Amino acid sequence: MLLRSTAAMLAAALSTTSAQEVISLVGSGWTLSNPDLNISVPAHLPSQAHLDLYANHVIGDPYYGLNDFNLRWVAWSNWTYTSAPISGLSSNASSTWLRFDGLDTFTDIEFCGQHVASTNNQFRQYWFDITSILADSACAAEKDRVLSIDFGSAPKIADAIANEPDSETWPSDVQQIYEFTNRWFIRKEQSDFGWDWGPAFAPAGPWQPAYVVQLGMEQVHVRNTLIDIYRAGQLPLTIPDQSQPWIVNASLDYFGRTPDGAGLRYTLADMKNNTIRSGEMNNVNTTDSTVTGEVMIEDGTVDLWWPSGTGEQNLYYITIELVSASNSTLSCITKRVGFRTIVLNEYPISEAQLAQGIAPGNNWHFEINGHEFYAKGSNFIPPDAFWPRVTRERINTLFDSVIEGNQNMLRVWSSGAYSPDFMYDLADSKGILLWSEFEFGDALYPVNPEFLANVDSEARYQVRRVNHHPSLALWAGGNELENLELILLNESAPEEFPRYQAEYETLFLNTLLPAVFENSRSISYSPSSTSNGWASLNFSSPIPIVERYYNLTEGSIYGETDFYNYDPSVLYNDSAYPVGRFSNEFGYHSMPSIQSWRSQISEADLRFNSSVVTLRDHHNPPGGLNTSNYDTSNVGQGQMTEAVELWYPIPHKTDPVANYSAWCHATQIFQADLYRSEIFFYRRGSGLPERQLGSLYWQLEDIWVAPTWAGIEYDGRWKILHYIAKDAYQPLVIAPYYNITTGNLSVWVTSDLWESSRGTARFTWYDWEGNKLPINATSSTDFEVGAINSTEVLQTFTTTALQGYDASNVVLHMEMQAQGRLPNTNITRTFRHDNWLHPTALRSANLVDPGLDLSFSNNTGNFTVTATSGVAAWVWLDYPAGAVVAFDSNGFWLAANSSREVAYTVKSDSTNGEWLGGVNVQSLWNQTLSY
Ligand code: BMA
Repeated sequence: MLLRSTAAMLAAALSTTSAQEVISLVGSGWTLSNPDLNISVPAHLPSQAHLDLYANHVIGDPYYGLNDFNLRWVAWSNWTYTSAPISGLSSNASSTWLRFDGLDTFTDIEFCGQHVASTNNQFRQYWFDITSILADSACAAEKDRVLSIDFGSAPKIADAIANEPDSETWPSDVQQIYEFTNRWFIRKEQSDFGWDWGPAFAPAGPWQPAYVVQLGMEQVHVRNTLIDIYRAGQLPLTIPDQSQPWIVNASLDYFGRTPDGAGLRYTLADMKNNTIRSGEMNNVNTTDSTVTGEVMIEDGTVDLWWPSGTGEQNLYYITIELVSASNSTLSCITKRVGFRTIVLNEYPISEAQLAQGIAPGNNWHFEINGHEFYAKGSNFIPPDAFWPRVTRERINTLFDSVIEGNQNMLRVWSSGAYSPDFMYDLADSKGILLWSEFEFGDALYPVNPEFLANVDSEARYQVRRVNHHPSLALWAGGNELENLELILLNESAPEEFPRYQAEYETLFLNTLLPAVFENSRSISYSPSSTSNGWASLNFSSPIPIVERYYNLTEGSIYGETDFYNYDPSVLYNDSAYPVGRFSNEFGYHSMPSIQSWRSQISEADLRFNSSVVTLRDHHNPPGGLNTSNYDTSNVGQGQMTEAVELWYPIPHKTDPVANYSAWCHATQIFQADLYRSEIFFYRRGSGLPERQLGSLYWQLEDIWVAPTWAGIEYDGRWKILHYIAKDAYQPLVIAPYYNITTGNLSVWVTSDLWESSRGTARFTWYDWEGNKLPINATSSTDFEVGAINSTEVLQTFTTTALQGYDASNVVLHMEMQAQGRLPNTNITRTFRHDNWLHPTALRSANLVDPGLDLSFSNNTGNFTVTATSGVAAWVWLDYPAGAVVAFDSNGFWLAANSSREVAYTVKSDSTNGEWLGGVNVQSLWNQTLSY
C-alpha cells in the first residue's frame, strides 16, 4: 500500500513526458550470415555468432570437449548480422538515429545499403545520425530499411594492427599471451583471446541492445546518465567530512536538440519511508550533448547505504526531468541511487596511528561512510565466454552465494567486460561492493593518439553509466601493471624503462584518471591493481596523483599485495605470505567436481591426465598457450598433484572414474586448506602493525568447466573453497598459526565487528579415535577482542606441549564463543566458531574411520551428520548432478561422537527433488580407501 502511494506520487510528478519514437532492435528477426562459408541462419540481438550458430545446430556446444580449439574457424571468420526490414519509421521526424549499446568489436554498419559508420571498441556506446540516409530514395520503401552489421575477425584484425609498420612493440616476455595474440592492440574483452582459467572463442556480434530513435524538432534522447552523490567539498581519494550536506550532481548525455532555456527538475522518492521530495536543480549548464545540474540534500534527511554486514542497503529512486522554458518535459530518466561515501584511503600513517602501534608507511584500505571496515571477498571474472547468455537470474544466484559466503566486496577483474547495470543493481540491493576496473591487464598498451582517444571515450561512457550505483567502490586502471608488467619490463629492457613507464603514465594517469575525476567526486581511482599506492596527492596539479612505485622505506608498509606461490609447501607457511595493508589476490587452482566435468567432457576423458582434461588446464603450459604450440605436459596438473601428494592421503581407487573423482576432490581440499590459512593470516593482520584491512581471494567463479582457481563452478555448484571461505569470513573467528617445522603454535581470535567483543576460547586435545588427551596446554581462556582487531588466545610449542604424545595421533580442537554487536544495529549476538589443528601433515596422520552417519529429518528438513567412532576431517556432503544446492556448512570437522545439523538451500533443480535421495557423506578417511 505504502509503496503504491509513493509510486503514484512519482508517476504524477512525471506524467508530462513528451513522446519520442524509440524502436527497439532487440529480439529475433535477424539473420547471421557468412557467404564465403555458405552460412545463413536466423539470429538474435543481442547475440554473438557462436550463440546463433549453436542455436541453429551449425556448431555443437562451444563448451563441449575440445571445441575450444575446434571452433577457431568461427573466430577467424567475418560475420554479418542483418535485420528484418525495420517497420514503423516515420518520415515526419526531424531526425533519425541508430543507437548501439555495444558492438563486439570491429564493424562496418550499413542502413538501406548505405555506409553508416565503422566501429572498433566493444565497450563504447555508439550513436549515428541516419536522417539523410532515411530521406534518400534508396530508403523509400520499407523493404529497403534493413540494417546490416559486418563484424570483422578480431584475432585477424589484432594481428594486422600489430603488423602495421608503425605499431608499437614491447619486449616479448612482458606481454602475457594466452591463445590468440596481440589482444593489447584492440578494445575487446582481453580474456576473449584466452586466459589461464578460460577458453579463447574471440566471439563477435551485437552483444548489447540497439535502437532506432526518431525525434521531433525540440526533442532529445538521453543515451546515458551520470549521477554523482558526494559530501559537499569532497574530492576523489580524499576523506569526506561526514557532517557536510550531500550534493547530487546529475548530467544527461543526449542527442537531438535542447531548446534554449531548458532546465532540470528532480524527484527523490524514498520508498521505505514513503516520502518524496522534488524541485528545480541548480547551476544548470547545457551544451550540445549534455545537460548538467545539481541539488543539495541536507545531511541527516536520508538514510545511508551500507555494504552487507555493516548496515542496511537503503536505496532511493531519483528522477531527473529535462524541462523546456515553457515547462513541458522533454525527457525524463529514473535511477535507483544510494547515499554513501566510499573512499580508498592511501594517506600516510598518521602520528595517532603510529601511537596505536600501526607500522609507518601508507594506509591502503576502504572507508564506508567514514568507517574503516574489513573487506572480505574474492575476484569476479567473466561468468561466461558469451555475455549475451549471462542473465540477471544467474548473477542473482551467484551474488546470493557471495552474501551467503559472508563476502562484502568483489574485485571485478579488469580484463573481462564492464559490468552490466543489472549486476550493479543486484550488488546495490544485496550490499556487495564492486571494485571496478578498466579493461586492461597483464600487458602494456599502445599510446598512439587514436588508441588514447578510443580509450577516453570508452572510459567516460562507462564511468558516467555506473556512477550512480552505491555498490561502486573504486575504479582501478588495470590488472598487475605496477607489480608485474613494469617489473618485467625493467628486467627485460632496463635502458628503455623510462620510456615505457612514461607510456604507462600516459594511459593510466593522464587518460584514465581524468576520465574518472572529471566525472565523479565520489569515487577513488588507483592506476594499477596491485600497487603501493600514491606517494603524493595534490589537486592543484593537473594529474593529482604521483605514484609511489617502489620508492619504499625499509620497515614501512604501503599498499596491496598479490600472492601466488605454486610450491605446495607454502601451505601453513605464514612466513611466506606477504605482509601488506590489503590482499587483492591470492590463490592456487583446483579441479572442478566430477558432476561438472560430466556436463562438458565425455566419460572416456574422465582421467586426470587425459588430453581433454589437460588441455583445459591453461595454467602455465610451457611456451604459453598460443594456438601453435600446445603441449599436453601441462604444469598446472603437476602442481595440483604435488600438493595432494605432499599433504593428504593419496587417492588410489580401483575404479578409474572413482579415482578421478577422488583426485578432483583432493585438489579441492588442498585449495580450501591453503585459502583458509591465507585468509586467517590476512585477517589477523587487522590487529598487527600492518593493520591489514582486506582479503579478496582469486577467484569467485568459473567461466567454464576446467581446473581453475574458482570457488564456485560454472553451473553455480560450490567447491570446498566457497564453504571454507564462508567459514573463514565469519565476523568472529578463531584460528591457529602454526609453524610445522618449529612447532610454534599460537591461536588468535579475530573480529571485524565495529565494537569490542568478549568471550571464551576453549582448547581440547584428542587422538584420532576421539579420546581426550590430558595435554597440558591452556584449556580455556577469556578474551576481549577490539573492533576490527585480533588477539592472541594461546601461545605454545607443540614440541613441548605434546608431552611425548605422537604428533601424528594428536589433534587440537579450538572453540570460541563471544558476545558481539552487529555494526549499525542494536543486535547483540552470540558468535561461535571452531577450528582444528593437526600438528603433522594429514598424509602422515593416524586417521581412523570416523564412522560417519548421515540422516535426514522430514520434520526439520535438515540433514544430520554424526561421527560415531573417531574424529572426522574434511566432512563432505556430496549430491548428484542436475541440482545446485548450497549446504549451510560443508567441508567441516567433527569431534568423535558429535553431530552437526546441516540445512541447505536449493539454487536450481532439474531432478524434481530426486537429488535429495542421492546425498552422501564422506571425510578424508575415504581418501585412504580403495574401491
Ligand atoms: C592473476 C590474475 C589473473 C590470473 C590469476 C591466476 O595473475 O590477475 O590474471 O588469472 O592471477 O593466475
